[in-house]
Amino acid sequence: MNDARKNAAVSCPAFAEPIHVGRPNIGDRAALIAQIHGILDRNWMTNNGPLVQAFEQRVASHLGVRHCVAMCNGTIALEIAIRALELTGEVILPSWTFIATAHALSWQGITPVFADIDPVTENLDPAAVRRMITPRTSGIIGVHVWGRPAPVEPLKAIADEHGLRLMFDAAHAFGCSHGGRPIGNFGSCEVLSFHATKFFNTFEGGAVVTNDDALAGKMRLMRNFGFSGYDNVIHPGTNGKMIEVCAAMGLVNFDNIDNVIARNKENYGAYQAAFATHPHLSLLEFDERETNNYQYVVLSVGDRHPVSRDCIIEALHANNVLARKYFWPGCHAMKPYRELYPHAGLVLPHTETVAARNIVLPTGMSVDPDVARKIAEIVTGA
Ligand code: T4K
Repeated sequence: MNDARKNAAVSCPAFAEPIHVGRPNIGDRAALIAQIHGILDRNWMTNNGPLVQAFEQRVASHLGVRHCVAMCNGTIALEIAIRALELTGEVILPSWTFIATAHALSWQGITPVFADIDPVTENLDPAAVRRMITPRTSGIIGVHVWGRPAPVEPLKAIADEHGLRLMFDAAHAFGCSHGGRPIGNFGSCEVLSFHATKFFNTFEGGAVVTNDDALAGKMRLMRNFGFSGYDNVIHPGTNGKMIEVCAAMGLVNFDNIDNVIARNKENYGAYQAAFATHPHLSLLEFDERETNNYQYVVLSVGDRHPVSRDCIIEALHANNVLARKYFWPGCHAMKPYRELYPHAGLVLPHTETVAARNIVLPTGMSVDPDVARKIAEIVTGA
């Protein structure tokens, strides 16, 4: 953006208030307040309370999965799933994910081994996963990046062939499907996030969903210090419990979930129309034969676009549109992991390319198609 334009935008931004990528979507306030009164009346705040149990049943039936074990957030849910699966040594995952996926491993003394992605799908490349297997590898964590399914079947074939455990980080993929089957049903288990910025939130929250009865039982123990009844600890554990207020928010937001997805889809359509004929700007697409939550609108800035990705971000920010560069620069390039990847350009070339080209644009209930069109105009006019 040239200086004159930048100064004009800063003194007179296109939007008076900041537009965030993922403002919380909030269902019926009166229903939430009524639920909170119920919590106060019962005087039961946490420890597998009635609302948490109802929320777990609602999630499980929504996904057609046998068990939902609700947790305090998605990161702890990842850690508990990783421990319950007894992963050790090295675990393969994409670098192209939110840092929590890598941290959940290293926090437990497991080395995260980053495999490259397919630059078109932005999901793990199974051939790259194969190349990273060593005698220390115990598992694979696939991530359904942007809600688009990871290569579930090829990853399962690799895991089976090498005797590895396979789980998925489905933090982006609540309400999405693969082959017509809801995400949540793949691998040994899948991990969800209900963070405030996700299209469906419980303030903070997460869950592990699984069809494995024994695994679910183990995770229920682990999230509650390993307690089995009063005074009886039968497993190592931590405090990973979801609280009643969070479950209340989840139950209320369930009744609003179709509205949020419909709005996300409308916003996505408005952005799509705005960039449809552009030679160097394109939106990441969703497979319309599947169910999608459309919670991430990801714009790719082509190599030959005359304005750089970072200059577009600058133009957006100057106009109060707080677009993000998720997940730039990639987990492998963040301080805790950088030294492990001195040759990232060779091992993770597609990750580096994608990290340099993406912009995540605002959506959700606080955006409407007119706002999306105005944001697209800032992008194309930058
Ligand atoms: N795996 C994957 C693949 C994930 O993407 C995530 C989380 C996890 C695991 C871990 O799940 P959790 O432990 O979080 O349940 C955000 C979120 O904090 C994070 O949950 C999410 N992924 C990640 C992709 O994005 P930040 O630090 O970039 O978000 P932040 O705090 O800047 O918020 C984003 C925007 O939303 C801001 O511009 C402001 C606005 N906002 C935020 C909050 C918290 C609001 O308007 N209201 C709010 O209450 O990480």
